[in-house]
Amino acid sequence: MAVQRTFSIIKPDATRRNLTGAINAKIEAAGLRIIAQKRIHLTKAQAGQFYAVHAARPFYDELCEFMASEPVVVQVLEGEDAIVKYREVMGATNPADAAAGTIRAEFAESVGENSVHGSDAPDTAAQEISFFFSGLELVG
Ligand code: RTP
Ligand code: MG
Repeated sequence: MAVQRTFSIIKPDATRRNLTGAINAKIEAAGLRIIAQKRIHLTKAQAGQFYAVHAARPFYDELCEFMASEPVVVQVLEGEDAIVKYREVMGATNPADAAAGTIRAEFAESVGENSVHGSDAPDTAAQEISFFFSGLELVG
């Protein structure tokens, strides 16, 4: 598997509790390099655009409210098999199901407020990276 890039968000429940550094330590310990990172405060409309794929789901409105409630840290991660590797580091969506040692097992508060987002496939990774970052901001 070649070097790959994935997109990550440290969500409001985690930024609020000063967990950015602890989450970044887990990312780096897994061999993923943070090649771009910035702290932003999404509007609800921007959160809605980012999560448009979930527009028909019952939790969509609550999810968009949450993502716009406080600042987030958006990141691009690079490494071998980065997409799958980061999803392993994150753990299952519901922290109750997340494996020990994963970000969500250690830090997530609930299935909705689950500390991190990671892209799920190469096409969504590319789309999500370009939604938040210009090529000049990616410093590999
Ligand atoms: P993400 O996209 O944030 O990396 O998370 P994921 O792939 O593990 O989960 P996904 O099914 O894509 O859901 C996106 C986000 O929506 C919120 N969610 N809430 N209340 C609920 O039942 C529920 N289910 C999902 C979570 O914040 C989840 O990460
Ligand atoms: Mg997802």
